[in-house]
Amino acid sequence: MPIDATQAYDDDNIFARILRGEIPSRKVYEDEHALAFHDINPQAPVHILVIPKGRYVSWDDFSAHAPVEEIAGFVRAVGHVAREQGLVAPGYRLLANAGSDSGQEVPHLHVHIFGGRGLGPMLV
Ligand code: D5M
Repeated sequence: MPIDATQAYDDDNIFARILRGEIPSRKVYEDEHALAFHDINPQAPVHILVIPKGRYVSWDDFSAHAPVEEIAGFVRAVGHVAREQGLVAPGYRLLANAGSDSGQEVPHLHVHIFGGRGLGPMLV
């Protein structure tokens, strides 16, 4: 079920549990602001999720409420992961679903990094 982006943060969501180390993930990067790991259901040869360490339901929640240091740290981390994966020259796509119409499933902000092949035109 897609989430309601206005809902309160749920500490039992799957990405909160990954952050606490309660369930495993295929980690590719971690720093004080962000954790990055392979998507369990990859849609491209490279499909990585980057999540902030803070408790933010969605992009809307994060952009409105996170301290600027956390926002800057998170943005830096997304770029770092893309570079580390060798995606800068071939190119890549970032995507963040936010709320019900987008189909966001996990109620902890996550940015998808897609790459490793020609991704075609954006459909929406
Ligand atoms: O994307 C949610 C994404 O989260 C979707 O691509 C699957 C992925 N997912 C779900 N559970 C896991 C675990 N346990 N590890 C890694 N990836 C996972 P959305 O934008 O919310 O539709």
